[in-house]
Amino acid sequence: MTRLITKAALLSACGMLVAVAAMAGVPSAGNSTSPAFIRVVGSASSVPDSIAGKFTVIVRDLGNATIANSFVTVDFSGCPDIKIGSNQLNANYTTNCTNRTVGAYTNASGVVGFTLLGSSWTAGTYAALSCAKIFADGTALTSPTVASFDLDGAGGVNASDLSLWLGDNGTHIYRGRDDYDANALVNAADLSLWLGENGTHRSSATAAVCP
Ligand SMILES: [Ca+2]
Ligand SMILES: [Ca+2]
Repeated sequence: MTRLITKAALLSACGMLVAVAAMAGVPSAGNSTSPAFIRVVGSASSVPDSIAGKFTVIVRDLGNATIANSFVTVDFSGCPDIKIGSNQLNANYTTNCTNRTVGAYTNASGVVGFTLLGSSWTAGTYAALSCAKIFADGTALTSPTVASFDLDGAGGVNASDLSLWLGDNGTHIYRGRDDYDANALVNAADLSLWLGENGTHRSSATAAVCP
């Protein structure tokens, strides 16, 4: 009996190993590292504002091995109040204005970094939490909330954005675009971050955006 159980356990373990082997190279949302909040940013002298905007995705498979050359896509099609830059100022990125996505490949360590140019605008409809999606080779990893310091999509980060932020805050309705510290709340801490960002002038130019 014991022997039978051992044999059954062994067969079962072999089956699992075969299953894991079959899933090697297929991205796993559970094992990958992908942000829950991101910020689209502007640039200064054609240098994207990576200090405010950079985030990293690490793609791993079911066996927790990193996946090189995995194509990671950030999809903004569910964010009506966010526009993405038509020129991301990065030769490694593929921008698809029709689908409202930006993609890039992971390196040999399964890592890809993004600093995405974009802005918000007076859309009439505003996203709350989790409007974007990050995919690796078509597998959904996370659905990040998207913030933007540039709220009117003009003139970089400037005083008119401050006015819009205050207006948003006054509605008492959560809009992800105003949430810079990524805590699912919009409050004075976010205002403080906006003021700090404005002071850096690193997003002093608004990117030309996809229609
Ligand atoms: Ca602005
Ligand atoms: Ca916040």
